[in-house]
Amino acid sequence: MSDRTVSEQLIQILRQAGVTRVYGVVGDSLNPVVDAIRRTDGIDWVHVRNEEAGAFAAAAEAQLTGQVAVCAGSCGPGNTHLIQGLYDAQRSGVPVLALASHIPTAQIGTGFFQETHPERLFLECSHYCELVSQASQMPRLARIALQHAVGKGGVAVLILPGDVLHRAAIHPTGENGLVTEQGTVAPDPTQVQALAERLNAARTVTLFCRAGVRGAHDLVMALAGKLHSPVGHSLRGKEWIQYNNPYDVGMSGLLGYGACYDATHQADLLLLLGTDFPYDTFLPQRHTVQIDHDLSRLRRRTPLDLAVHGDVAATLRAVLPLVEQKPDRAFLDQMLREHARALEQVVDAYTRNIEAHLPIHPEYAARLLDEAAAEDAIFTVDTGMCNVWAARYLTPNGQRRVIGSFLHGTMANALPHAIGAQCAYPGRQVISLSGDGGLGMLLGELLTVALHRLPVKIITFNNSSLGMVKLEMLVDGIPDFATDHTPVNYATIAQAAGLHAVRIEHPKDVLAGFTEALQHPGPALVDLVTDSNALSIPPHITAAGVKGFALAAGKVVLNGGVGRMLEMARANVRNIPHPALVP
Ligand SMILES: Cc1ncc(C[n+]2csc(CCOP(=O)(O)OP(=O)(O)O)c2C)c(N)n1
Repeated sequence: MSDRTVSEQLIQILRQAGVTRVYGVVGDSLNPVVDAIRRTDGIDWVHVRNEEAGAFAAAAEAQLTGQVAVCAGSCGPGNTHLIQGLYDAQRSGVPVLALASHIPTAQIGTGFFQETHPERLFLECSHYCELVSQASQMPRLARIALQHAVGKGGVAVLILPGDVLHRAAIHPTGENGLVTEQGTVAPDPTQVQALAERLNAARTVTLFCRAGVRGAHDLVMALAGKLHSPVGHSLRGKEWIQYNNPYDVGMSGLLGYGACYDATHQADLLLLLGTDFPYDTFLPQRHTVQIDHDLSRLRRRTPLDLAVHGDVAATLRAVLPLVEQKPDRAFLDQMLREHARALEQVVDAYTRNIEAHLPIHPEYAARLLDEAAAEDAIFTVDTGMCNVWAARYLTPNGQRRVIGSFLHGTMANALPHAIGAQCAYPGRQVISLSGDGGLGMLLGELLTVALHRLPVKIITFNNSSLGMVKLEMLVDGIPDFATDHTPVNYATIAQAAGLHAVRIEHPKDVLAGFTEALQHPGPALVDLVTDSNALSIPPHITAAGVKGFALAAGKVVLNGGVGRMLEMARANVRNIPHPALVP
């Protein structure tokens, strides 16, 4: 196709950037874009039911592949629907380009039908948001927008009035592709030297990891081996660091478990690796060193003894030769044993009488799901109690991926994230852990899954309740109100939408139901009727201790089981090379 119009030019630029699909809903001003996609090989239009889902799908695709992904919305309401998913992408720092079509240029500022001001609308959820008001701005602005999404890690928005999209292209499209190879931030040698001195001087060091350790697993293990360091993580670090980790002491934060909190607080020195962990009350606020490739994150959450600006892998590679092998591993062994003990204590949470417990205990189901899922499954996780089940029960192994709205924290992310994940990886098992509240919020996306025959597996933890909020209210000491819904049979709805569906009401049917759904070749939904009162709350949690899920304050964590984490902890204790200490 020759690039005769601005919209054709835009689509060619997307192709050059490696984009193979655009998620969205067609409409008026956007029609020239959709028409150009229809006539271009190698790029597809993925019709979703709500632009919000299109933005979530793009966010998931970008998060999983690391490549820029694209969504689109028509002028006015099509734009405003995009917002939630774009916030999610922006907060997660993943490259998404939004094509926000706009009212005719001659009408801007007149209060025209469907008029909004996209430059203002998307301001807070984008790194780049520019109006293409003339054909001569293309293809340059398309390239700049893509480069911003990739370069800054987040959202770029092109505002595209329908009349401009229709206009004849003025400049040649050219062949320049996107620059995607990111350089690494090499730390300054004096900082590396200072880091080595701190690490060598401290008697005990704990490492705390988040998503910035991606790709640095072996280096973190090598450092932990030299320092005899316990290694803790946050939810976003879990998938990158918890597997094959003989130093694992679990997770910190409200959903945390094990000895992570104590290991981070009792060490002489805490080394933060690639983490912008927002819950500062879970950090000791002293004796801390931070390594991050993003200068703006240093000291944001805690005072520091030393800040090192550098990519985690590059910094560890540079510092490792300067780090002396510590002789004493007593602190590590103490923390590994404490970790295993802590997990032994909570493991009872769902094991008592569980085969007969009605409604089904969600923790029991989560553990079975972890066992039934593929070794390279991609899990997408709804905000709400599903976050807890993912944190406690999904066992990372270096191949599996677990994504969620872990920073923006919006509901209803899991199903549309799964749509993007499955489009990007058609051959992999994609499992959406959905709350019934989350599923209900973007229920129409069942139709998207059915339309495109995406073999997504939707496991709905159907507790007829906004369970996480119910818990918050309980913690706050106020009666729960407006949290419970009338029971809904989501299996029937899914069937009507064209999905294979299984409803599970009894614990004895859970494993067979999961297996049936996971083996089904097409889209499938499991409607799992679960207990809304699943978690036991430690008695010392009060309104003052926790104010809402996102405002966790202090050393309080939710009680509950921990699934296969216990087996990992037991194995790590067994492997302590001091026969006298093995329990
Ligand atoms: C869009 C949006 N609205 C409201 C909230 C507040 N909120 C957080 S979790 C939650 C309940 C989620 O309920 P459900 O999906 O049924 O999952 P459950 O916690 O019951 O497992 C609510 C209302 C939010 N995070 N996002």
